[in-house]
Amino acid sequence: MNSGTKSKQLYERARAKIPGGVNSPVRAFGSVGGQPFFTASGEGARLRDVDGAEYIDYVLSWGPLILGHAHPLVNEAIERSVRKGTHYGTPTPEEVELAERVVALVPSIEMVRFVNSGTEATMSAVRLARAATGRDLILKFEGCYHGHGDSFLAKAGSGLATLGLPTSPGVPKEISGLTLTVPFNDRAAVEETLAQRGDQIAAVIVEPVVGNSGLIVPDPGYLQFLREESRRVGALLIFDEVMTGFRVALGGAQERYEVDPDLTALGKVIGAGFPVGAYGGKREYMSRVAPQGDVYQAGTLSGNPVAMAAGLAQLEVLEREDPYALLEQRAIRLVEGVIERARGRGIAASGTAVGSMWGVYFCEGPVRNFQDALRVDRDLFAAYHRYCLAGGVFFAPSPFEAGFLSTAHSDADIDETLRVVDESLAEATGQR
Ligand code: KE4
Repeated sequence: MNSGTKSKQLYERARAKIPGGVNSPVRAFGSVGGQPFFTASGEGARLRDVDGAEYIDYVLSWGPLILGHAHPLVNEAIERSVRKGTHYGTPTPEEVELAERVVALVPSIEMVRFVNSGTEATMSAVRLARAATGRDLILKFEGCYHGHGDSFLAKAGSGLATLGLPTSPGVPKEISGLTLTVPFNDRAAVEETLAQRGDQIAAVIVEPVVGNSGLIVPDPGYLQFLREESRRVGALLIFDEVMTGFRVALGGAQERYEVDPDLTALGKVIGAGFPVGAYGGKREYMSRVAPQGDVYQAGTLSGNPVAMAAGLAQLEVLEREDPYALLEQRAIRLVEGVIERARGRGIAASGTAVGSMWGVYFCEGPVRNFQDALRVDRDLFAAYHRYCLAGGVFFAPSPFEAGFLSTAHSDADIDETLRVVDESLAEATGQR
C-alpha cells in the first residue's frame, strides 16, 4: 500500500537527510513493503496521517501508549510540567515520586535508576551484573531483543556454548564473543550451557514474555527454572521488562509469573511516550551504581521532569483503573477472531495474548521459540498488513513483533478490526 501524497513527499525529504528516512529501522516498513505513512496526530486508539487517513492503532508507539494517544490526564500533567521549564540538570520532585511508584509496584525492585531508553536500561543492568559478579559472559535467548547495545547484537555460535558472533558490522567479535545464545523454552540448552560455562556467566537476561519474535509465552515453570538455574551458578537473573513492564500486569511479568529477578529493565509504558528507561533491583546490587557505588552510568537528561510527570500520570491511571482483565479479555477476543477468520479461509494460524500484548502467527502452532516463529508465511503477512492498512487498521509492520492494545480500544474497534482483517485475508489470498 503506497501512502498518500504528503507522506510520500515527506518520505522523499526524509530519505535525503535521515538514513532510510526513519529514526528507527522497523518504521520503514521493510518487512511488508510499501512506504511508511507520516503521522500528524494521535487520539485515543487512532492515528491520523498527514494525508488525513485514520487508522486503528495496534502499534501504540511499540508499547508505551497503554492508555492510547493524547490521554487527557497524561497531557494535563505534561502541560503543567513543561510550563515550568523542560529540564534543570538537578534532582526534581517528579523523579523521586516516579521512583517511589516503581518501587511500590514492581515486586523485585528496591532501588531504581532512570535512563533515556530501554537500550540504556539493559546495557546498564548488564554492566552492573558484570561488576557484581566479576564475570564477563552473558546468556541471552534467540529471538529476544534487548536494544542495540553491542553485547546484544550477537547470535549463537556454531554450538550451544560457543561464543557469540556479531549480528551487525561495527560490533567487535571480542564483544559479541562474550554473549552466549540459546533457544527460549529449552531447558536442556540452558543446563548444558551452564554446565560448561556457568562459572563465567555474569547474567542471564530474558524477555519473560518474548515480544520481539511475535508473542512467545514461557512454558509453565520455565521462568522459575531460569531463576533457580541462574542462582545455582551465581549469575544474576535480569528480566528485560521494557515491553512487559506495567503491560502484562501492573507489576509486570515478574508479578504475573511470581518470579523474583535480581535486576529488571523497564521502558515504554513508564515514559508514556517520552524517552524513558529504567533499571532497578535488589539494593545490594543497585547500591553499587555511581555515585553511591563504583559502577559508572550517567545521562544528561535522565529523570527528565516532564517525562517523569507523563509516566507518573500514566501509572496513576493504571493503578486507579486496573484495566488489565478487560485489556486481556479484548486482546484474546482480537487474537481468536483473527485466527478464526484465517482458518476459515484455509490459512494456518496460531497465537495468544498476555495482558494487553498479543500475537498471531500465520503458521501452525504452538510457537515456542524463534525457530518456530520463522515458519510464518511472510509473504502472506506482508500482503495482509498492506490490505489492513488500506482498510484503516495499523498492525506492527513485521510478523516478528507483538501487537498491543490500549484502554482506548473499544469493543466496536475490535469488531471493525475483525471486519477489515477478514476482507484483507480474502484479498491477500485471492479469495476476493
Ligand atoms: P529502546 O532502546 O528502543 O527504547 O528499547 C530497546 C528494547 C529493549 N528491550 C525490549 C524487550 C524491547 O522490546 C526494546 C525495544 N522494542 C522495539 C520493538 N520491538 C522498539 C521499536 C524500535 O526499535 O523502533
